[in-house]
Amino acid sequence: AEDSHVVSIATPIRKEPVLGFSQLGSESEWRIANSSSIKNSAIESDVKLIFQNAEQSQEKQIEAIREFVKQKVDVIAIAPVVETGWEYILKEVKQAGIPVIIIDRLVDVTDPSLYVTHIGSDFYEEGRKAGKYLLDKLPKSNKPIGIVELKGTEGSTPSIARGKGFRDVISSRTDLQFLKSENADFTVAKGKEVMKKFLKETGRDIRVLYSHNDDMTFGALEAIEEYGLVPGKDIVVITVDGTRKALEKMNEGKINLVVECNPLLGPNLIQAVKEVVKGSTLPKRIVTPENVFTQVTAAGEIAARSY
Ligand code: GYE
Repeated sequence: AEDSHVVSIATPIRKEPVLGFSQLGSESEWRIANSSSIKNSAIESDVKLIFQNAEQSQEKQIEAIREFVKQKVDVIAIAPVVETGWEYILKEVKQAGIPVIIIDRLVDVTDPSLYVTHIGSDFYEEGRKAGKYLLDKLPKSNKPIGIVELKGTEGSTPSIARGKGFRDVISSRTDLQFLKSENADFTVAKGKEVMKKFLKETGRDIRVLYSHNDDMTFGALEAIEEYGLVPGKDIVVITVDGTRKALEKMNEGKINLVVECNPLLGPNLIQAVKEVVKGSTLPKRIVTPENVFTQVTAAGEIAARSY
């Protein structure tokens, strides 16, 4: 062509930053919303995302992280399935000079320089909100009020902290007594199975269900109804997350309180990745603002819910 002899003066090619993200699984509606928020935010930006789903296995997460190091990604983000056992792999990543962002759940490490920032909810506060509601909802009685608890994944931050926050608030009320408390892995199937067992073992003594996420709650609602009790009336139902389906169940009167936990962390994560690549300093903790919903406020929220 006519211009073929013209050598253009190259403008420096800016490489798009590559983010390797190890997602812990796809156990719940919250997680699905979390994954799509991150994928969509990456698509809308110039960050190239490599997404790996570890299906609840810490080993798989560690494998994925090692692979990201080999691929020389610019930033690694991890939503860790449990809190412990990360020190070693995070040291490897640090040695490779790749910055790490922890998202959603937390890692328990003694050296805080192993990650740049933690983006996610205040799970302890969520537990406290659940407890405060219960104190108001059921006035002090001279007969024991039986509580059952469906905990999430054993050793995971939301399960540990939601349990602790709740206990710290209700502990002053000696009439509020735990009948049963078990892990049900944040899934519908496990929630139903464990609630069924609770009902079989303690039946009509159960006055309160505190469930660490909506999916376990959905399973538990089925178990309660099949047992012949009315959720929301015979049993006060408190759940965490605030998916559309939970708000709908609340609108039907089957759930009494939803403590919101926001899964839409994509925009925050992508922003943080850009900052890290630029070399800016980030706060060690980025907390997502959250709400609670009661039966009075549920209806208004349903339409606005994207997940
Ligand atoms: O509440 C639950 C999910 O880590 C905050 O994990 C997340 C929790 C969420 O399975 O639904």
